[in-house]
Amino acid sequence: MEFDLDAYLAELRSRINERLAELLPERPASEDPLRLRQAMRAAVLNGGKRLRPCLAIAACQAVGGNLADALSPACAVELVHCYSLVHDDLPAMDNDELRRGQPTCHKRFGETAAILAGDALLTLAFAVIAGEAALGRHGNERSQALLRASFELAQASGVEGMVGGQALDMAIQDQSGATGATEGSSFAILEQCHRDKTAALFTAAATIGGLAGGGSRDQVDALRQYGADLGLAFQHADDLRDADHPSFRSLALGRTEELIASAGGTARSFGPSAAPLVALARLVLDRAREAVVHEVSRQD
Ligand code: GRG
Repeated sequence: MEFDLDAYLAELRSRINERLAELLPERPASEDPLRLRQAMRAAVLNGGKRLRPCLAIAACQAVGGNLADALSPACAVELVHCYSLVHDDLPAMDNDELRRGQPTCHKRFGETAAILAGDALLTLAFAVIAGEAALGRHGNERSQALLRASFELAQASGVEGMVGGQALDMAIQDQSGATGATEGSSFAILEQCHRDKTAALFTAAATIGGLAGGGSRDQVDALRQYGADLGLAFQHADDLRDADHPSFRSLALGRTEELIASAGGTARSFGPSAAPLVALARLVLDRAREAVVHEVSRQD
């Protein structure tokens, strides 16, 4: 029987949303200067797909761990993702008015609160993931794995990962705006940007899940590769769906197929415990193909 990915993701999302809500408790207005806590809650509890934490949990299960082992580290990854969206929407960056179909954090709470909410979500992520390692309720081996997971998250989020990718993206946009040379940025540069800005966090999610589940070094390395392939394919699929970078469409679809073949092969090497990872890879490929088919049928 085929694996029911929708049901699996729905169950995980509900557990992730519960944990995220616990991490962001409501406070009375009198204890919430600038409505900072409200802004943090709104930036997270606003209906994201929760792909990154689902990936972390699926990776944990692939190595024989259970949901509880990965839930907090997975939520830490989602907190970093949500912070990045808040800052990405700011006037100094993409200057967006809507996020997840609702007014962006700065539109609703003001720019100062949005900047601080992003800062506080980022630091909360590390309090959650490193806190579990440091508070000593677990054995040494798990504490060590969570410490390593904190390092993975820091690397993926910072200048060697997402923030660096955002800087490259902004620099490319400035350059093409100034010269009109949009197509001058080659596919290779675009992929570098996608790797850092998007795939790094997917890579961290899969790696962190493997670590939280007690995976061996080889297993964690394989999950890292799976996350990198899936993350880059996800961004190509997202571009195809948004009709971004039109001159690279056929290259992007070809790369997505290649990356998903690699991710699927890696996932299958784990056996039945990795059925969700196999299905996730398939979902990303289907989304990319669907975008291309729709475009062709619109032109007909
Ligand atoms: C501001 C430091 C800093 C980084 C910003 C994540 C990011 C980097 C920018 C957001 C804009 C963008 C197109 C990013 C690419 C990654 C991406 C497709 C994000 C949206 O992810 P989904 O589809 O969103 O998983 P939800 O809302 O479901 O969580």
